[in-house]
Amino acid sequence: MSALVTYTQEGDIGIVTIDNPPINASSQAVREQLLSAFEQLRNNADIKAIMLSCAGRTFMAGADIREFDLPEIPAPDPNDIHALIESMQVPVVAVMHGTVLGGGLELCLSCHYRVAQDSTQMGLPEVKLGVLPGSGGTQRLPRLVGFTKALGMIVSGQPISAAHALDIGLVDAIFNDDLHAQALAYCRNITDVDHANRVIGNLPLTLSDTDKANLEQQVNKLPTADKGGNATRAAAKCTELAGSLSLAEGLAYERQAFVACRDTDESKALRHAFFAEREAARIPNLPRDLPLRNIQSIGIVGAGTMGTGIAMSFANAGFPVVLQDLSAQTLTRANELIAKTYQGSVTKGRLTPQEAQHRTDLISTTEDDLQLSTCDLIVEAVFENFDIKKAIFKRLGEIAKPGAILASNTSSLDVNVLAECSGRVPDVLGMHFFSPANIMRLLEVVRCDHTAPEVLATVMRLAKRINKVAAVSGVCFGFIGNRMLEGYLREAEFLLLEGATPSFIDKALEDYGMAMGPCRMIDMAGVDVAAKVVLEQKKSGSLPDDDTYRVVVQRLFEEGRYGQKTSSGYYRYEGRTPVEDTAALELFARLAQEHGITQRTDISAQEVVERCLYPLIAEGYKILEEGIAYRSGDIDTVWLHGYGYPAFRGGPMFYASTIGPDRVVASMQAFAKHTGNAFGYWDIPSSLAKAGAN
Ligand code: T1G
Repeated sequence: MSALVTYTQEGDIGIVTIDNPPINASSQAVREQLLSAFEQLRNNADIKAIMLSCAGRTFMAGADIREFDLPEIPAPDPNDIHALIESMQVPVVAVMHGTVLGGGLELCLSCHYRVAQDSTQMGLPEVKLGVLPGSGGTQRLPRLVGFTKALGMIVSGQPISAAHALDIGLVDAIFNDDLHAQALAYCRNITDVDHANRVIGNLPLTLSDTDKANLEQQVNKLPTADKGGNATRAAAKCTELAGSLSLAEGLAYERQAFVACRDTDESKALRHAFFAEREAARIPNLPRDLPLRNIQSIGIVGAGTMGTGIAMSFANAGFPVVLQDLSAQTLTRANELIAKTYQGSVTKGRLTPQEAQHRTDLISTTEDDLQLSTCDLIVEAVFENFDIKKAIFKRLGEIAKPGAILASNTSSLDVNVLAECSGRVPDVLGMHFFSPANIMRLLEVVRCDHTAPEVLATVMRLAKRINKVAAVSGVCFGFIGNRMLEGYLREAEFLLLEGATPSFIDKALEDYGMAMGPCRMIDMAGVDVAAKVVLEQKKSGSLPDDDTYRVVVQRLFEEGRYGQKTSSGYYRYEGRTPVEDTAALELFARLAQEHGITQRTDISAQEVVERCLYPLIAEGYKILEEGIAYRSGDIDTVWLHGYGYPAFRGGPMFYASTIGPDRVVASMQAFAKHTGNAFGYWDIPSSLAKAGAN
């Protein structure tokens, strides 16, 4: 077995080092070797203190999540290792760097001292995986930093900085360079200090009335257990019990609560989402060491909201950006938006004024497209007019430097055609950002039929550098997300014609877990924007031959009800608050009458959820059949990061696997029978039918 834990000695300081790339996960092998190392050191009279460090880019960043699928936590139990460390005759000093998370931080809490690199982030993110700190975090952290601070960290799952950790007593010292040497010196300073009172497990903890009030306030804000709040509520309970149980009792309760959480659908969904996001970054059948293109400078064509947001995405990651537009007025507005956005970040304390200025300075604006000719990557982000985009790609083919990657931000148009226009087919692909582009993390990377492999791989690697979650899509209308959205919106509108109200539809889907129901979502994004997509489809002849298809959004558009921006759309608006609007309901009723649709009052929330989600899932199966997406996890990643799909459900494809494809099939068959399925809306893809039959 390779040495995952090594021991060295410098003078009378013993140094235990974990080396388990890439993140020093606490695998069974690591735990075995760690336990053995400390057992051997237990009676070593030559040492007066022990440093516990990790090699590589981070101290242990947690348990190996893959072990959660095993029936038992493979021995040795981390709690046994922690008990051994606490009992050591000499003080043990945890030397922290990188992102010290979950089981990694729990390991540090069993040490007598903790010192950290000043750039270290540390936390207990377990609830983000649908579990809770399972090896002492809920019992030791509150004993060390106090109940309320510990509860906040555990329930939020958010990491804190080393400086904040020093403030609250979570670490004893932070160092700004040469961590090893300074930690060694720190060890030498504490060798003669009695460390009995440094055993966190022995520290008393009693909840004050304030703590209890904070606990109640925190818990009352949590989602219910069936709506993604299971792990956070269980974690809060464990933390509360630290104030009344002994350490041993508390650890036992915590462990059974951890196991119970680990086996829930919520946790399985969140763990699926975690790995699916990372797998989405991998392109099948490409060597991991494929030489990539060197991307140092970025050009953006089009300084509208999207182009400006994309420019800030790159500037945020330190890239110089040339933002080009033919209109000086548009560029002026772009500069105003950039200034306003970064000023907002400074006001909220997210950026220092210097950082904001640096990012602003990275973006230069110009009307002259020749300024783009030195850029390594050029992203076209003008509005969705195919002819204009074709002309731009022809021009980029003429002016861009050799080897530059040319990308379109189009949300649905055929990027293969744009590639042909450029005359540089291998260098072209799609980069579909989501609005606001400097905030939304999803990036659909659209591989054309002949995009060069290293171009695709370069952009996938670049996506991570600009903090985007990328998934690869083939070329089709709407790529992955918007293509699946079609059936979802179609059924939402049919339900309006059949008598459901916007608030009923939105509530049903928001109760399911969607961040925002379809009617509110379109009102926010713009009824005009949505209607134009439908009208473009109608013009291209790609709509079903059904005159009720998306007739609602078209009529709202015709009547100037563009949504929030005009204070009326599916709702009317009091400020930003949507209010059911009789005028809209009457419009829906008129449309129903015009199209001979009988309205009914027996529409249930379950019907709304199934009629909107199952066509979306079915389209996902088709997308996989056609090879538009590599994996079902990629589809889930798109929906989790671009459309407000609830993470505790894992994504639409994972959700289908949880409830059973047979249930989806049966429901679609029932809707097909009920509606007659004249336009094939309820056709079941063969892969879904097959999955449902298994
Ligand atoms: N287990 C297994 N694999 C992991 C892992 C983990 N905990 N964390 C990361 N990986 C893999 C990941 O899949 C990827 O694999 C590679 O490492 C690099 O990750 C007992 C129960 C640490 C901030 O939740 O937040 O401890 O794609 O791409 O962007 O109470 O990884 O290369 O094949 O994300 O630099 C608690 C989860 C676990 C931390 C680094 N810990 N990880 O980000 O790299 S539960 C966590 C992260 C626990 C205890 C409980 C991030 C990172 P591949 P990456 P990164």
